[in-house]
Amino acid sequence: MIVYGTGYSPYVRKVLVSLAEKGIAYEHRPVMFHAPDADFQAASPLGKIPAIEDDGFRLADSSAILWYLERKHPTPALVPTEPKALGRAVWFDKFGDTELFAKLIVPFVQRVLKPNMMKQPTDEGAVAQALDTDLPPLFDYLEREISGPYLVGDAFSIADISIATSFYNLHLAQAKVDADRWPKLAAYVDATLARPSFKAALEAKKG
Ligand SMILES: N[C@@H](CCC(=O)N[C@@H](CS)C(=O)NCC(=O)O)C(=O)O
Repeated sequence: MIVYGTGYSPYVRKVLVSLAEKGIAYEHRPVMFHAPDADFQAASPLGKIPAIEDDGFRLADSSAILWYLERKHPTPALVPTEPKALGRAVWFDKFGDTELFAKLIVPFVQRVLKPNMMKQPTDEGAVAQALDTDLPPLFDYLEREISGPYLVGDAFSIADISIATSFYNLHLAQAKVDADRWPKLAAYVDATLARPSFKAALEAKKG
């Protein structure tokens, strides 16, 4: 299997973590989004990352890829089967990919992407808006939801992958969850990013 997309991307990381959890071998091609690479473009109709090619089968979108991997390699399961657990896992996957990603990525975009890759100045006002105003209600919500090592039931799942993934970009931007204010979330993020599958994905090629 070929995985397209730089290891900086939280969405690419979701796929790499899932592959590591399931012990599936892959080749990683760390392209940027919209890269002028014909094979990548064929796999990603919108030019977004991640995308995969598996024995001639092409697919884009991290959640679509996770579900494909789950059906093709069911063990260990990363999607719960019990109805309520399944509903919550899908919810956390969506919440992680949308609302949480949109705010967690701001410090990374401002402090890492803009100065280093886009040659633009950092807007610390946008960072402060994310850290001081936009993220606290989302962190409050997650703090209420965490009652053990996993967000859903008693096993690691797509919920944990999708919620934890963007926190690594926050760390790359020299920011962290305040453990005094959100102790359960801070511990949960650290423990999840320390899993072997996440550690391997965090070391993935960035470009
Ligand atoms: N829903 C998609 C989102 C993928 C996505 O937006 N990736 C970003 C990089 S982190 C991207 O390719 N952005 C380029 C664009 O939006 O045109 C997924 O889960 O894979």
